[in-house]
Amino acid sequence: MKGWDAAPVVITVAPTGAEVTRADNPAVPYTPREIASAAAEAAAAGATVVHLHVREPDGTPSGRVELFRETIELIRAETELIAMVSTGGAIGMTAEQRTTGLAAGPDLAGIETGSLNFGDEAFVTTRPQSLAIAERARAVGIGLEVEAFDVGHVVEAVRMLDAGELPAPLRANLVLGVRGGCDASPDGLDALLRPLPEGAHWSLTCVGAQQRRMLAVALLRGAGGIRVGLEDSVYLRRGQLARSNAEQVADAAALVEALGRRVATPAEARELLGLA
Ligand code: KMH
Ligand code: ZN
Repeated sequence: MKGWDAAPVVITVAPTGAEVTRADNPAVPYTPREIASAAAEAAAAGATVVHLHVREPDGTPSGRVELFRETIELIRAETELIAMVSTGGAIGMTAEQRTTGLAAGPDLAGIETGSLNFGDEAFVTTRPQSLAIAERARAVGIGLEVEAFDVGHVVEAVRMLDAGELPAPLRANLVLGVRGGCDASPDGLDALLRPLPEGAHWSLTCVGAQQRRMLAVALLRGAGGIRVGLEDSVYLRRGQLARSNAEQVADAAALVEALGRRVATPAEARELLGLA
């Protein structure tokens, strides 16, 4: 039997997201060139997956496929990163705007399997929308990673898996600390882990003050991956802005090693995520 801590850890970088701006941290990348450079620096620091949103030049969250294409092209030319597009987009985007990244030829796409309050707003993904994304990804051979912000999202993902609506094996990124979603605590993590089937590849994202401690808890619970990046936090430590995405990735990689685990290489990440 392989030990619970035997597998190397896949580090995902989420360099830009849709909510944070340069007013929050001047290092937030906006253009394809800036996002690709941030991704390349993050790859050198240990990241093997890049979770992508795109922005207009002024920082407005965008669904323009040309921006996804250019960003992925630059990243592929410069790194071995696994390119994942968000289909969560930004609050208020239409289903069409959220899914343009699927046409840009990524390796992976995120998929939401439910809705939640997101701070003061509602982040809505209906079941027909999830099914449409899964079907489009299947048709063009793009892998999926479920972005689960609460227990019901994991339960629904497992139902979809059992019904053949999501491809096996399941990949799930568990997100703690969004206001409206699961709390950032060890019990919160256990609640999201409970419905996951044997063989699922899971990673942890945590937003807010508990980020680093919860990443450590997840690594000690055998997480297959962890995610950091300016999308999730603009800080390196409380009150200390991160200088770059790469600085956060280097810090996450040091945490992995400090806890006696090892950071996955690009080839290992592909194998662990079933993309080899
Ligand atoms: N921007 C959030 C509303 C995802 O990428 O899948 C959704 C989000 C999740 O960022
Ligand atoms: Zn995202």
